[in-house]
Amino acid sequence: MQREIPILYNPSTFLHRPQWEIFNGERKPHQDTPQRAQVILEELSHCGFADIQVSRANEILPIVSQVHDQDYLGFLDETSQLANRQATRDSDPNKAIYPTIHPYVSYARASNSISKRGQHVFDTYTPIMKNTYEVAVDSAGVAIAGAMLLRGGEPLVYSLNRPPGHHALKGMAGGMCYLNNTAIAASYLKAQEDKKIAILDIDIHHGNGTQDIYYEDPEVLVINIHVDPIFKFPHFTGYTDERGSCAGHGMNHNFPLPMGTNNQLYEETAAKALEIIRDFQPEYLLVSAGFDTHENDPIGAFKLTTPYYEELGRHIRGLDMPTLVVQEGGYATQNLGLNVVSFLKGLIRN
Ligand code: Q9C
Ligand code: ZN
Repeated sequence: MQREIPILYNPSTFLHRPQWEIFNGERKPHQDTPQRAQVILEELSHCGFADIQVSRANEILPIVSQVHDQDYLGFLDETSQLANRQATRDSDPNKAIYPTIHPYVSYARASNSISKRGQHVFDTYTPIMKNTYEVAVDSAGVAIAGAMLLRGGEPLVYSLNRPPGHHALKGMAGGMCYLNNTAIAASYLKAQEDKKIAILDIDIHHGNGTQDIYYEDPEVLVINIHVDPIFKFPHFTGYTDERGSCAGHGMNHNFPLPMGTNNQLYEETAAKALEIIRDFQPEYLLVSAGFDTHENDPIGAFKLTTPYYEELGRHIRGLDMPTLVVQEGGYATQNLGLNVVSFLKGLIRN
């Protein structure tokens, strides 16, 4: 069966090869492997998704700059260049830069490269390497290209993003994310037409970056379904009383769920989330789609099954809104490809 929805990616994703995360002083293999993009592409093409395109968005940086601070973008660029020089000097292509000290007073100033790392990177899971800036911009470009297709009338587009984006703040990398692809795509759509947008984040981790970027925005509804942050990353946010502030009050909704959440509890929660989106009547729906909710995910906590993603996709399809699916997490590489396929099958009009 031919499935004609546009699938967008950028081959520079394969240059992004973080080796290690640091947890509690220990070095562990990094989870965001190039194989993740590989298995998704392979399974999509194996399952008849024929319209696989390399994204060709240009003029990406002005759109990225609507979301991210200029000094943060400069930091990412300069630090990637520094990593490149150190990689050459040490003949170590995997040279990676991590923070070591974080700001500790409100009047903190970051005046050298060591303090800037702490100012602009909030954890030790998000190393900056020689290609980081370039591949992060390319990944944002994939989501922008997807938003452009949506604007051109496509009802459904899949954006294969790696690195992912939903943990990235305006001025900080974290959670393996550098630029907030979903927030950037939303910003593009908003700037073009000043239309209402809904973001549904179904990654198992709270999308702290997306929440914060749109926290005061009355035109962007942000809904997150995730594992209760008392148990898991990103720990500090994702609680139910975070409802947005100022004009955006009431436009942010968090649905934290217990460890071990199964299809049924997830489905009941998704139904509540979809009801809020339906009431809002946005012009566009952006789904931050993480598949680390799968039962086999090595860093997950839920028990969702591969066939369930099709059901979830079908329910989202029932909203009948132009939808951009932006890839976030999902680390069970044996299952990831079929999980994406299953979700997209549910979303396709038929
Ligand atoms: N040992 C995304 O799914 N790792 N980011 C925690 C603790 C950080 C997840 C592991 C999880 C970040 C996009
Ligand atoms: Zn995640």
